[in-house]
Amino acid sequence: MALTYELIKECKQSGARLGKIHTARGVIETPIFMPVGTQATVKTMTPEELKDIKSQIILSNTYHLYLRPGHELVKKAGGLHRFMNWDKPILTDSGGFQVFSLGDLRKISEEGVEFRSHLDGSKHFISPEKAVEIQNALGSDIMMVFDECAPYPADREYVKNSLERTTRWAKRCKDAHKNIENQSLFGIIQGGMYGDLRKQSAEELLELDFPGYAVGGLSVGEPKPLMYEVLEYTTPFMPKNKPRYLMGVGSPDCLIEGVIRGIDMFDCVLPTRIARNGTAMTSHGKVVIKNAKHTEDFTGLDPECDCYTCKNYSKAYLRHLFKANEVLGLRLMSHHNLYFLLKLMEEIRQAIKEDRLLDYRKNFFVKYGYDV
Ligand code: PRF
Ligand code: ZN
Repeated sequence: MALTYELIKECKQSGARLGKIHTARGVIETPIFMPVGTQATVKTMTPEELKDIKSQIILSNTYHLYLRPGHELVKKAGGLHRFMNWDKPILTDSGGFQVFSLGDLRKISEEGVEFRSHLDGSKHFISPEKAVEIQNALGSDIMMVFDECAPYPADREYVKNSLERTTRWAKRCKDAHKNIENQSLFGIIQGGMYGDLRKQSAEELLELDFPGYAVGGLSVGEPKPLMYEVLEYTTPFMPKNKPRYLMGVGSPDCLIEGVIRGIDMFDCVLPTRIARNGTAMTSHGKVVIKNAKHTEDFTGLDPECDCYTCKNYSKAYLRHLFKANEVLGLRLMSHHNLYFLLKLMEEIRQAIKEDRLLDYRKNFFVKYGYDV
């Protein structure tokens, strides 16, 4: 079954969208945050734990799985879902962003990108066709086109050429994608910080009629107000009857601001990455667990959180685990941060339902008191 998007309602106060994405592996309620499982695992979390905290869909990466263990091996295992024991939807990123992030290790041409593995220095080539072949082998529910994400800052000429190449590559991905019944291929809008180029990219990609669209090329070092401005300009060009995905964005403030500007899906390594270096997102702002002030603090991380970590462990204990380099600390902290973001999205959905998302944003920031 091909994926479909059902728009349930728009918040009367903010215009934010409440919806459902229907997939063969179940329904995804949107707006949604997707935990990131780069290497076929959301770091430290078992699939059962991910389900306990109500993850509806996770993201994984073409680039990493292609290099290790190899997409052919994953295919032999019965596909990525079987391989990692996750039966809900999976979205795979195309590898475009990851290979472009390699800096000196890559060479771009019209045909594709030549790069050296960050693991062993071996040479590889990913073209749009190859990115589709890999994602077909992985068997993800949502695949992404192979795109070029322009750096920030970048001049207009560079960004224009790069977005036009992204359109040509998107067309090649579409032509190469044979499994359209079971896997949905999303387009990625580029265009950097230039309003007219975002419009051009959106218009070109809309002609190719993808079942969903992402906004790429944001959160690449630009100031947040600029990201919000570009987003505000871009989403009106996106179809109303298809999912809209903002790639690589996942701080609480950006999630709320993104939803208000019409986004349905987000992913980011932020919650799990900062968890592993000892930072928790809480309803009262961030908690740096190694801080000495928590030494004898026997209260939980977040008094308003009812996750497994907060119900059972104190800050003093978590601090001890981190100081002693115990792996349980990484797990408990990752569990909490993911729970926190998934709960935030649930509250956002409820606020849209009740036409009060702007009020929700105001209260959230008064309490949260900072923006990470
Ligand atoms: N393209 C792809 N993946 C991405 C991005 C992009 O532009 C971003 C930008 N923030 C994150 N992940 N393919
Ligand atoms: Zn918690």
